[in-house]
Amino acid sequence: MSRGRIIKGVGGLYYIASDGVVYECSARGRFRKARITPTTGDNVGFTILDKEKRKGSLDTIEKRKNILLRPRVANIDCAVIIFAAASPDINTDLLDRFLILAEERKIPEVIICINKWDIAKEGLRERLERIYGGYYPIVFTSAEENKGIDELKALLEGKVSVFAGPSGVGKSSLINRIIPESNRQTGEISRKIERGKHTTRQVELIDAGNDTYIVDSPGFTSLTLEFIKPEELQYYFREFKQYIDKCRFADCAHIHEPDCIIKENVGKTIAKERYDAFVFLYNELRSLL
Ligand SMILES: Nc1nc2c(ncn2[C@@H]2O[C@H](COP(=O)(O)OP(=O)(O)O)[C@@H](O)[C@H]2O)c(=O)[nH]1
Ligand SMILES: [Mg+2]
Ligand SMILES: [Zn+2]
Repeated sequence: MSRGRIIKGVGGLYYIASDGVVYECSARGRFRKARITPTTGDNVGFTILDKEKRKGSLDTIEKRKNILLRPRVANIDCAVIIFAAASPDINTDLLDRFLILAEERKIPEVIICINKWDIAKEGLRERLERIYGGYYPIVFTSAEENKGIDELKALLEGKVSVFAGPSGVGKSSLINRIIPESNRQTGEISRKIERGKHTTRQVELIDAGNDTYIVDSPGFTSLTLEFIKPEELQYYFREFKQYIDKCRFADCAHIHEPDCIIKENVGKTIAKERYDAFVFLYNELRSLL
């Protein structure tokens, strides 16, 4: 049996990359019976049936280290959360939701990327670095002017990264800069296509060479976190980690309780904006119960 990675699935066929060759494989019936859906990003065992025609059959799927459901992709090493410096302006509520989702999905590395840096307003960099910079790497790029691309590329080396973020921030434009051969559609046309057939969109690992892959994703304009229990939300704020379980009350919600270590550190190691986001989202999750 050979080993490889699913880079794409189309109409019941799976494209498996193995040692630089891509094989078209059908899946065995047992996956369907066991209700296992082979997923882009899966590490798999497969049998080569025809070496010349590059055909095979998918036999086994290794245990996933994580899985994202939209886009559906497994074994992600890195989430790159992309916003634009302007047009559209950064929505920090949505940014915080993406960060929480990445933590909850156990994605080991998370990078914030602010694209369209060519049209950034003064003071934005300082503000973002104050709020997020202590806990997340932030890269500033311009796909338009080809700036910051090498820095971003270096952070992706050898990993499977998902590009997430709202529509129109330049995700596909950045991928085109990193992998010019990929020819991703950008701008209004791509948006019309996204809207038109979002149910059949295929998820694909785009090969950037050197064992580096990128997954583009359609834009999200909102993100509900209703699957998270209010009391679990604290674990998805990196800046809280060192303080959790150190408040006076073991079940401290970090909202109104006295002697709350987290509240004591707001404005110090925890940015006020992030604490306020926590309180807002905590209340939102409580209201959904
Ligand atoms: N000014 C500026 N415009 C950009 C930049 N990157 C992308 N754009 C434009 O923003 C629009 C949306 O880009 P696209 O890559 O389709 O965004 P996506 O929806 O996130 O994939 C397009 O019209 C791009 O030309 C940039 O760095 N600066
Ligand atoms: Mg796009
Ligand atoms: Zn507390």
